[in-house]
This record gives sequence, C-alpha cells and structure tokens, in this order.
Amino acid sequence: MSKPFSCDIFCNVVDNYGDIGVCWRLAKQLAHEHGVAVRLWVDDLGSFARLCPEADAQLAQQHCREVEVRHWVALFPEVEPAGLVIEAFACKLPERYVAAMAAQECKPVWINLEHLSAEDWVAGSHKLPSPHPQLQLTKYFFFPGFTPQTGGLLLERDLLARRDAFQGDAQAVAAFWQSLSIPVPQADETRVSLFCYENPALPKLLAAWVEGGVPISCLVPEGRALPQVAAFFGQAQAAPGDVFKHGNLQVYVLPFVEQEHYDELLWSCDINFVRGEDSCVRAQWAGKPFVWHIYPQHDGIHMQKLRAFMELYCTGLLPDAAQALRGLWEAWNGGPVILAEWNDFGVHRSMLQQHAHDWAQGLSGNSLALNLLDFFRSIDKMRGFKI
Ligand code: TRH
Repeated sequence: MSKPFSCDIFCNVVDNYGDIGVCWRLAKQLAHEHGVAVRLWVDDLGSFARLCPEADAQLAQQHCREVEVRHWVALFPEVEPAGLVIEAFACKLPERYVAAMAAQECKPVWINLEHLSAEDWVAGSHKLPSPHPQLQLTKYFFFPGFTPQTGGLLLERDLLARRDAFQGDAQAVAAFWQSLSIPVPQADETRVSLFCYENPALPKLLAAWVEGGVPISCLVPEGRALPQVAAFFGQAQAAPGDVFKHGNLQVYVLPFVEQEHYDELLWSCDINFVRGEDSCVRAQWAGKPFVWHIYPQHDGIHMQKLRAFMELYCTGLLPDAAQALRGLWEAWNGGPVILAEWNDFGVHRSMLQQHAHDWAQGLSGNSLALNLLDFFRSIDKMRGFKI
C-alpha cells in the first residue's frame, strides 16, 4: 500500500538566518505547491520565530503555514521517518532517526541539501551518492546552483508574477512604504536596502552617500550592521524607527521584517545590498541591481565563490558595466576603496537594471523544489510512495 508523501527537513542553525531561511522557504513550498506533508526539525526556534513571527519559540511542536514545525532536541523522539529526508547543509541527523531509516523496508530517499555556489565543480558533484559505511542507506548530495547541470534555486511558482504585479501597482508600493512608516521616494531619490555583516567598507559607503550628488534613502533592517550605522551618525546605538540624516543621505532603521515581506522590500528598492545565501537569491529574483556581501569564511574561500558567481553573472554584460559591478562587489567584500566604485556602479545603473531583470528571467526555469521532487521520483520509482 502506498503512503502519503512526506518529507522531514532537518535544520541546524549555525548562525544568523540563512540556514533556517532556506529550510523554511523549502518547507513552505513543498507543502503549499506540492501537497507534501512536511515536518521541519529546527534546533533553534528563536531564529525561526524571527522569520515567522506567528511561531511560538517555546512550543516543541506546532503547525505554521501548513508545515509541522518540531523543536529538534538532543533526546530525539521515536518517530517514523518520512519518505524524503533532507538534511540541510550537512547537519548530522540524530542516530536514532538514522537507525529508524535503516529499519524501514522501503528506505527513505536521503538528501544532503548543500550550500549554494557558482563554482564549476558543483555540477560534477550534484546528485552524487554517498553510501552509508555500515547501514543499508545511501545519502545523495543535492547542490543548488545557477546552471541547468545543478539543482537550481528556490523559486515559488508565482513569485515573478507577484513581483511584476506589485512593481506595476503604485498603490501597493505606496501601501508597503506606509506599512513601514516611510515616505514614498522622491522622483530624484535612489532608494537602497542594506543587509550586510559588519563591514569595514560600510562607513566609507555611507560617507560617499552623504557627499554624493543624489539623495539616497537607505533602509537598514535591524541586525549586525546597526552598530556601525549608529556609530557613523555619532550614536551609541540605533533601533527600529530611528531616522538619521546627514548631507544627501537619509537612513531609516527598520524592524526585521517577516520573511515574506522581505521580498517586497527588495522589489521596492532601486538597489539592494544583501548577504549570505538566501537574501542574495531573493535579490536576484527581485530583478534589481544588487551588491552581495558574501558570508566570510576563515580560509578566505568565500572570495573564490564570490568571483565564480561574478564570472557567471557578468556574462552578457558590456565590459564597462561588468567592470563596474566587479569593482563595487570586490570593494564591498574587502577591497581598499569604495567611493569611485560606487560612482562607477551608478554610471552603469540602467544597464545593470536591465541585466538584473534578464538574469532573473533566465534563471527562472530551474526550480530547486521541482528538481528535488523529480530526483526523489527517479530514486523512488519502485517504492510505492505517491506524490
Ligand atoms: O543570515 P545570513 O547571513 O545567513 C547565513 C548563515 O550565516 C549561514 O550559516 C551561512 O551558511 C549562510 O548565510 C551563507 O544570510 P541569508 O542567507 O541571506 O539569510 C537571511 C534570511 O533572513 C533570509 O531568509 C531573508 C531573511 N530576512 C527576513 O526575513 N527579514 C529581514 O528583514 C531580513 C533583512 C532578512
């Protein structure tokens, strides 16, 4: 007899919001668009509740947006494993759960969902099997990515249509700004969102905006960049609701917005500064020029990742515009200067805008959730699970 299709996603929050950001997005998409019974195991409910404020960080078990959310605790309960098991970013599954997987007559399809990278080697490692050394289980590597040879990117079925409808609806955009208590942009103003880690280039960029010839409004969600922003304006700290003005720069400090509304912020700004992994992908779907602060790794390996992405992203851009993008991104990720790079980026802004739009369109045929389900089906053909 066939079982209803179920999926367990395991998320170990290492730091920040990217681990749970990706898992929560995938969980919602599998549940909403594919009717999958998803159980999301997360070891840090506090981080989860930041993305999904309706969640109760004290509850061991709850349902949020059609997803069963479970607190992943050290003493793991006895549960029947799902048909599809996703360990995010090589987090180690509980031994008890692995033993239960091995004990199933029909072994679950076990996937390690890896980090996003544009590096060449990703295509060769995507879908590789890794047999368990003792048990009769095989884990498969699943790599998100930007080319058809990879697992693609998380993209909700209707996202680009919703984006276009929102961007084309002046009232919806005005209502969004009003919900944040921020005035609609002036005609000559450039509006940027700023989400980044601590960054030595940040005060230099703010200074460039103060002195620049164009009014800039900069929206900073609560988070790791705030102390630097506050210090730039001579304040000990900053909090949501604060507004700072100096020269041509006006900074609005926002509360950390619910994950779904973060898209609207990206859709509404002219340029988005993003970081990590998930916000970077969302900025790409926004179809706006963006600047990526890549997650820094101790061994400096992140610069290889950054350059691999720039290489791919700049394909098709005229050399001057590509140079402007590379210059600003390198400066933002540890380069020595930033004023000239910011100005150069501005010179090519309309071309970068068109490119960002086309890039999103070009990527949109490669959906990670669909690829994941296709892969599941191909492995599971003879097992009797139904999707
Ligand atoms: O938060 P991040 O830096 O996360 C990560 C983790 O550090 C992880 O360990 C590391 O491996 C990875 O980066 C590369 O950046 P990221 O990935 O962009 O995740 C942020 C999430 O927060 C994303 O889902 C968007 C969401 N978000 C909101 O929901 N509201 C907000 O206001 C903002 C600014 C972000």
